[in-house]
Amino acid sequence: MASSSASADVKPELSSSSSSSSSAASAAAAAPSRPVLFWGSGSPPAWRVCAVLLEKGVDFDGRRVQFDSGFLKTPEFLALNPRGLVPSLIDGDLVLYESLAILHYLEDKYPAVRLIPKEPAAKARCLMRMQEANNASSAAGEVVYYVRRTRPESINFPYLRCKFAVLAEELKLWESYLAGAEYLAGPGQGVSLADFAFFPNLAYMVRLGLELEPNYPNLKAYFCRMCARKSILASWPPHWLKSHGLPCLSSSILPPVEGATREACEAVAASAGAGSVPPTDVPCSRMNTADRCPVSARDVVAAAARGEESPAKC
Ligand SMILES: N[C@@H](CCC(=O)N[C@@H](CS)C(=O)NCC(=O)O)C(=O)O
Repeated sequence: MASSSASADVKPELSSSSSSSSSAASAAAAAPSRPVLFWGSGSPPAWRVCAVLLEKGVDFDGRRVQFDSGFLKTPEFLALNPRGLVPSLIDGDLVLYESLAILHYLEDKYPAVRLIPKEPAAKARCLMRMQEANNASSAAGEVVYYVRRTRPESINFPYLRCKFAVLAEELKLWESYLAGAEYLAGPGQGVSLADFAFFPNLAYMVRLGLELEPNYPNLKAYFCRMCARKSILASWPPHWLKSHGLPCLSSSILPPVEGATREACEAVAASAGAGSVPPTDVPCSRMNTADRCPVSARDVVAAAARGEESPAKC
């Protein structure tokens, strides 16, 4: 498993890992002087940690795990993290898992770049939003897993509509949190751990077809604001830059009339399959679903790697 360093200014070669089972053990045994992060492409919790490490300019050793390799369930890895999940962070003798706990650890260990506000009310809001971020991923997951796991002809559209409605309620909350505020710790506050906890969930939803326009203008502006951060761009899940996600969260998968026919369900399945052809270049607009921005994601990431300002103005 190759390793690499990363800083806030460059795109890390976080690609590593042929995931040999001895790697986890050796990572621990070597008690490395810089933290080792096991992560997986497309995992929002792992993205939280990658992004915060980059935001804080921490030199770390990122090891990408392929989810289908079985590596996370090897005895060696389970000895480190009995849950067998990413993210897992090894820092000397300390092994940590659970992304939010890792974010707190990083905040204490690397205080030079502060990501929890000092002022008590803003701090409390930041901590509150961090925890709430998991509600957003649960509400999205309810839709995504139902669509993915149900045969198209068996999809119960009234039931699916309910799940969409719950997700919409959840998103309305986040929309309201951003009223008059650029970031989630509240008006006048800068970026904080709350943003790094929430944004990967939002980006996951957008990748899966969530339309931020016209219903969520604050979230849309926030999405673009966060997209312009080098730490976010540099840690963007690599495989998301190469392929579309299945558009499970696009409201277009709901037929206009309830009680869908079999043909309508098959059309839904076919449209979900539209994401299976990887494009050579993913326009930013496909990440945003806004169809406004002509800049490609590849350009955005390349600019970040050169230390330039993001060309994405979408
Ligand atoms: N609550 C955990 C969730 C971690 C988690 O679910 N990780 C997933 C990826 S998103 C994973 O490692 N899945 C691998 C597997 O289930 O084998 C956290 O916040 O870190």
